[in-house]
Amino acid sequence: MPKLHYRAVFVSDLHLGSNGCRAGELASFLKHIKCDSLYLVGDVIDMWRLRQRWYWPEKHNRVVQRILKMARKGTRVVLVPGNHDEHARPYAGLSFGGVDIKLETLHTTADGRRMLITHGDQFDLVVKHARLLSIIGSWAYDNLVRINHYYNLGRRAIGMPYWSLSQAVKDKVKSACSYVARFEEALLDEAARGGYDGVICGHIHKAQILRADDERPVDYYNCGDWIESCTALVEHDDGTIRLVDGAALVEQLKEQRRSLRAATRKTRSPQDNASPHSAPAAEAAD
Ligand SMILES: [Mn+2]
Repeated sequence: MPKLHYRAVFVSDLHLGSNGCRAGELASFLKHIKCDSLYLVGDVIDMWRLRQRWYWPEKHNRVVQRILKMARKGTRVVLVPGNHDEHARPYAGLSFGGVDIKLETLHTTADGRRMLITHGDQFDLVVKHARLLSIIGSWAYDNLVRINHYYNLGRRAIGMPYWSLSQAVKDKVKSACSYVARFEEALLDEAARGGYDGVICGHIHKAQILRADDERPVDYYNCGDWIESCTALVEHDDGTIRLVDGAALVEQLKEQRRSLRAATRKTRSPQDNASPHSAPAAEAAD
């Protein structure tokens, strides 16, 4: 099976060990690609979650095995820990199973751009100064809908009107927008200060490419996440970095293979035309 080749692939916020992780899609994506360098840009294994409750299904293993296999077959694999896998930070400078651990690192693109690779949580003041608040925050996010249900049952019981979750979320989104903007700004400043041409990060689960312009000193790339968006940044041989929807890409490749197989069957069909079952069987394949 031919694989898509990239010069470099960047993924972040996989959150393996949490039930939100789209590990099946991720394992498929990694199976369909080949790259010279693979950067894991933080929050790869969600130790915060695993310490609360052990959750490690087989498909999460498949992702880890796939990454180690890529390392064995010659891909340079670099892990830049994030806040959810901060336990790996003391091991920076070491290498495990072919995976190099670095607090942050430099990647030079084929067109000569010097990119700072960092998870980005050190620029998130909420995470830095109130870690507890941030843990409560992610717990609340997961349970918000459930809480809202019981909250409103209680309100109804005492005759109070329904409290709208969607309105609260809309209000939250407004502040979230400025939060995202401030995060991007902090990373752009840091990269510019360090003399880099751009930054590649994760952390805020918002895939984004913002090229340098009159107002923006350097390029900003955010890998997104593998909980909702299933995105990856891929660098082509000419140095262009694109954002890909990993899950959609895998579907597309499978579809291509299916139609290729169907076409092969069709060219063979004149000989085994005799069988009345051959045509519907081809339709139903896969
Ligand atoms: Mn993070």
